[in-house]
This record gives sequence, structure tokens and C-alpha cells, in this order.
Amino acid sequence: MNTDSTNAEPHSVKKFKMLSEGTIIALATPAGSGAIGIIRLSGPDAFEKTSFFFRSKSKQSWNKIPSNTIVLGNFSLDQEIIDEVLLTKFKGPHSYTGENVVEISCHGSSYIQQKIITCYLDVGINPAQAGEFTLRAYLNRKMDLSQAEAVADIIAAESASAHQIAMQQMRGGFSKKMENLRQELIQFKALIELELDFSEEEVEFANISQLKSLLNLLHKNISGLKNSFSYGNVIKKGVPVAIAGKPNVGKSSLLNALLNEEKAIVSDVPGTTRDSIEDTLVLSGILFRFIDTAGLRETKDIVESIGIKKTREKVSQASILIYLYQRDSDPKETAKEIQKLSHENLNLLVVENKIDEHNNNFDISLASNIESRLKQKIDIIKFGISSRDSKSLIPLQKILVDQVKNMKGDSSIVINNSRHYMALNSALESILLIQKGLDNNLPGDLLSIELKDAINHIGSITGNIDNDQDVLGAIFSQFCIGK
Ligand SMILES: Nc1nc2c(ncn2[C@@H]2O[C@H](COP(=O)(O)OP(=O)(O)O)[C@@H](O)[C@H]2O)c(=O)[nH]1
Ligand SMILES: [Mg+2]
Repeated sequence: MNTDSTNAEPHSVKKFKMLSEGTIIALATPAGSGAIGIIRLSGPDAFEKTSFFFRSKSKQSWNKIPSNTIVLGNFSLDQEIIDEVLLTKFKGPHSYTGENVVEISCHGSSYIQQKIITCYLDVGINPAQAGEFTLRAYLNRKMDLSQAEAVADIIAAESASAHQIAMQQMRGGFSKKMENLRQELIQFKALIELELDFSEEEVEFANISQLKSLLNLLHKNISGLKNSFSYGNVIKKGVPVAIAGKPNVGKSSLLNALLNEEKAIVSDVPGTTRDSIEDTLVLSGILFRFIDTAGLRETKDIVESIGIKKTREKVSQASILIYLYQRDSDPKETAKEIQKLSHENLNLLVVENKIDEHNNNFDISLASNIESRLKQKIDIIKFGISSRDSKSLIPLQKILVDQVKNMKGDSSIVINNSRHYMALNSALESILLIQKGLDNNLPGDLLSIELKDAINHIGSITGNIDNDQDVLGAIFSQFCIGK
């Protein structure tokens, strides 16, 4: 019988290890000057090489300094003191990478940082590649692949919600869920194979209806996770909100008012905005990406028509569309335009702008008139604002935040990584094939092949398979140096 072992070291991890050997060094804080800079070393020679340069103020000898402690001392080369530094010693395996690690907090001058790094390079320490510290943490099993990827997301998080998703992933909630799914599939596969071994004796180890319900559960779990991707992805990159409408309805004015800066040119000349203009803004911990677009109208102007084509493209990629109109807009034409822009998964806010010109009254009958002319039933929110009055935008901002919260769905774990999405997608395809196979009494050996695929797809998320070096390279090269 063939079961997948969880603990065997993946073959290509060994290959990758060879690429990440020796002792490495890098600046862990951003390059340039700052109050302090932190230089990090990891590897077998980190301690010995540091003893060449460091003298503690208390004259404590290097070997006597216990692990996980910070010591004050001088970092010198040939009697010349380069800086007074704080040094932290972490003895492997109790360190970020699992190896011996030294962190040197020096004054944040580029000169000092470079000088210290050069001292180490001159005694044979290697400069770290992008992501190499975290790669070592993964290779030394301090974290799995999806947790390592979450480290990059945590550093890149620009909003509370993106931070929350990355944090949850790094702490392993997602990995645990994946591992549980994988274990269930492994058991399932074992049962089917056991049955194959005994096929002559007509024994049934795998209770088909039980297997079917397990598959249904897996299908549901994986679909839920897969569906959380669109939410996870927009949270990570910023929820794309397109602002569209006829020329001169105040789209650029709205963008500026939301961002509280003069980002886009506002003028009463129709067709001023020809290219789309984007900027981000955090509202209630959610990163939004607002996109001002060229006004929609028939035009012979070549540049403007390229802009209009781009508007449609931007709207097609948006999660939320703010469609602006004003009191004298033609309801029929407005409805037609909304209809044309609407697509699946688009939250539509149809907003009357410039209500300041009408005593701040929103014309509900005009809004209903527009809605009644929509041929398909489209869920829209009707609303009135004035781009000239930032207070009138507060309810609009609240609706935007609520709409994003509604996108989350009921999966408590959210995925935001396209590699994970692809893996789940492939796993789901395999599961569908198995479900079909069971219905058509497909032989066990064929089912078992599909199962192996599904197990590998899920395992690839946490790194529980023969990782190929290209995959690891692609993941870790996206990190910054020093991480
Ligand atoms: N009274 C009033 N005028 C506005 C408002 N929003 C925009 N405008 C004016 O409408 C004109 C067109 O605005 P603009 O933002 O360039 O429209 P766009 O073509 O849709 O980007 C400008 O003269 C703006 O000052 C508003 O809420 N109230
Ligand atoms: Mg404009």
C-alpha cells in the first residue's frame, strides 16, 4: 500500500539547500540613513566571525554571552572602532532561520552599515540573496511555504485588513486547514488502495457513500477557500473602485474630494480626463484603489476614444463602480450606459452628483426612473452627493466599506495568493474528476491517480511535496534582501 509520508524531506529541498549554504549577511532595515540600522547574519560561521570584530563593554568573552541576549559593545577593525553597537545572539535552532544568527544594531549611517558588512564579506561571509533568510527558515522547517509567503505579505501590507489576512496565514491557521484537507485525502487514497490490494477477494474497505460525503465536504471546503480569493486579492492590492459617467458629471472632482488632494484635473470642458488616474486611500482599515476615468460619450477624437475604451476596461476589472449622473441626465441614456458597464461581481453605486445645486436634495424619483429602465434586474444603490461638500461623502464612504465587508463571504480563512488559488483550483478539478469517477464506477487505480494529484496540489501550498527549485526560486526571489 502506498501512503504519502509527511516527514520525508522533499528531494529538491536538498538541491535548494546547496544553493543556500554557508553564512550570509544583509542589511535588514531599509538602505540609506536612519536612526538605527540592523545587519543580520545567519549560518555556521556567524558567531566565530563576529568574535573577530566585537568586544563587549563588560569585557565578557564572546563564547560566554548566552543565547537570546543583547550586549552592548564596540565593533572594530584593526583597533579602529567603527561603531558602538548592540548585538543580539541567537543560537540555532532557536532563531528565525533555525541557524546561528547574529543581529547587529548600529547607528543608521550608510557608511557604518556598509563598513560593517564589508568587514564580514572580507572574511568570507556571503551577501544574502533576496528572501534567503526566510528560505532558510523554510528549509529548516521553522515555517511552511505558505507561512513563509505570508512574511512577504506582512511586510507589504498597507492596510489593517491586508495585515490581518497575512498575519492569520503566518500564524498557520491556513496551513492547518490545508494539512487537514490533505490528510483526509491521504486516508481516502489509502482506503481505495487497500481495496485494490484485496480486489480478488471482493472486500470493500472503502464505504462508497462515506467516501462520497467526504468528497462533498472537501469540495465545499476547497470551493469556499477558492471563492475567498477575490476578496483576499482585492484586500491585498486595494479594492478597485472605478468612477464612471458622462463627461462633466464631476468624476475627477469626486476622486479629488475622496483623496483630499488635487490629483486629477477638474474643468468644465467636457472630455478633460483622457487617461485613467488612480490613487489609493485607506478607509476603515481597507485599502481602496480609486480610478477616475475618461467620460463616456461618442467622440471622433482619437485620444479621447482610446481613453473611453480604457474606461470600459477599468470598469470590467473593478469590484465596485460609482456611476455618476446629475439632475439633467437623461434617465434612458443613463440606464443604457449602466447596463453596458455592469458585469457579474460588480457592486454598483449609482450616484447623483452636484446635489448642492438643488438644496442638497437627492432626486429619488429620477433615481427610480433610471432603475426602472434597467432591462435586467441589477442590484444598485442609489445615492446623492456633492463633490464640493466632503461631508456628503461620508455616507458614500460607509457604503463602500460595507460592500467590501459583504464580499468576504463566510469562509473564516481568506486566501490572497495566486499560487494558492491555482493549486486549489487544480485540486478542485481533480476532486470533480474523482466524484464523476465514483458515479461511473471508475476502477480504483484510476481514482487513486487523481487522488494523488489532488493531494499534491494541496501539498504544494504548504510545501509538502517534491518542491521544484523553480517554484521555490520564484517565491523567495520576490522578497527583499535581508528578509
Ligand atoms: N456644483 C457642483 N459642481 C461640481 C460638482 N462636482 C463637479 N463640479 C463641477 O463640474 C465640472 C466638471 O467636473 P469634473 O470633475 O472635471 O468632471 P468630469 O469630467 O466628470 O471629471 C467642473 O466645473 C466642476 O467644478 C459638484 O458636486 N457640485
Ligand atoms: Mg474628469
